[in-house]
Amino acid sequence: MTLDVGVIGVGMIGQDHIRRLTRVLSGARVVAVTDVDLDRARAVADDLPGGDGHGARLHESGQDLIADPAVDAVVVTSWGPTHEEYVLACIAAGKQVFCEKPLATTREACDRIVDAEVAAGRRLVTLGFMRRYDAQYRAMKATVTSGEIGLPLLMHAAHRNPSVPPHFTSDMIINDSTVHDIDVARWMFDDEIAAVTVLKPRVSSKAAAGFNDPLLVLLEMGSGVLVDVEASVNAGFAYDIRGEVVCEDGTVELSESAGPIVKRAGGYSGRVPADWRERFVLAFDTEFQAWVDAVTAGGTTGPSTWDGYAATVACDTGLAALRSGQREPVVLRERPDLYKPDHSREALSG
Ligand code: NAD
Ligand code: ISE
Repeated sequence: MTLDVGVIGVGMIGQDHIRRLTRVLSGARVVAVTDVDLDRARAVADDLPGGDGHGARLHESGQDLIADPAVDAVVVTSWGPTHEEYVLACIAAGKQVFCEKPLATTREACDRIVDAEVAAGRRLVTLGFMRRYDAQYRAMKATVTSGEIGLPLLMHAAHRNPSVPPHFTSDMIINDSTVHDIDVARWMFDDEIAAVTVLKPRVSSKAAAGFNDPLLVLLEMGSGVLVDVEASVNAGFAYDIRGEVVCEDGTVELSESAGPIVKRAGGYSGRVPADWRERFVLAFDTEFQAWVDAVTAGGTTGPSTWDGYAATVACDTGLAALRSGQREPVVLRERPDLYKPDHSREALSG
């Protein structure tokens, strides 16, 4: 069986996911697309084989695409502030939806999505936190979880972007970039974040006016584990993602991620990825194949609406901490049964 997918938002990552669904993965095809930029969507639709081999269907709005009976499941890759509307419409239509981060840009919007999915009584939403599918992060988590190097005490992380597009704002260093490290921290330690503090080092001379770049974001986990994240968006040289968990009896860290190390003439060199597409290409592939397989089998998989909600609340708290200069506690609503681990197996079934 082939899963017929509709894609809302065909910008950079939308087109990258269409490429992998069409040319890399098995069991899915893109049969419909839309974008607020209809010319862009038309060009993408015309370039696709679609369901009948004559291009994908072009819809004038995301709502039309979701209502299309030819669309089995939906991928939302439009701008963050538009995610709430489309995710809610997918839940109302009873269709599985893969939503790129963020789930929504405010706590209140995430609350509405939690409420809608809980009322639907089953999981319909998967969040695009692809680092959970990265081989190195998975190996790191397996080591931490096994207990072989003792209890975790703290984690050091760095998230260095070479540059960012003109629409990027200073706050997005936290809610667009650091949101991935926030999700990694929750997933790595199977724990919620209890408080956030944000420190502002000397501002990079390469930062745009008004930008606090770089930032040092300190996450306190419920267990007391501390996670420090250096986040910067003008590193210039490359896309550099780092992580090290310090445990009582040892440490585990991400290694260099792309290609071999070459040693010659008294030195050594290797490649640092150019951007997130290069660094996480296999993680994205694995993430999407898992989603396609699970949805085809009648369920879903991967990070949930709760993970999206908790990440957005932690980001909001991080922004409050940036402005106050204080340690700010993270206040989460009670986790609904739908998202409790012992409930998750039955909740996945459609
Ligand atoms: P982009 O600007 O390249 O593309 C966004 C597209 O959405 C554009 O084509 C735009 O016209 C379209 N759009 C905007 N409003 C719309 C609406 N109301 N309806 C339909 N289409 C609309 O941005 P991008 O880099 O592709 O990012 C898209 C999303 O993916 C963002 O939420 C971003 O945070 C996320 N993202 C995730 C990762 C990751 O590593 N997981 C990487 C990049 C982007
Ligand atoms: C981008 O939207 C992503 O999600 C990338 O993974 C991240 O590294 C980058 O900072 C974001 O802007």
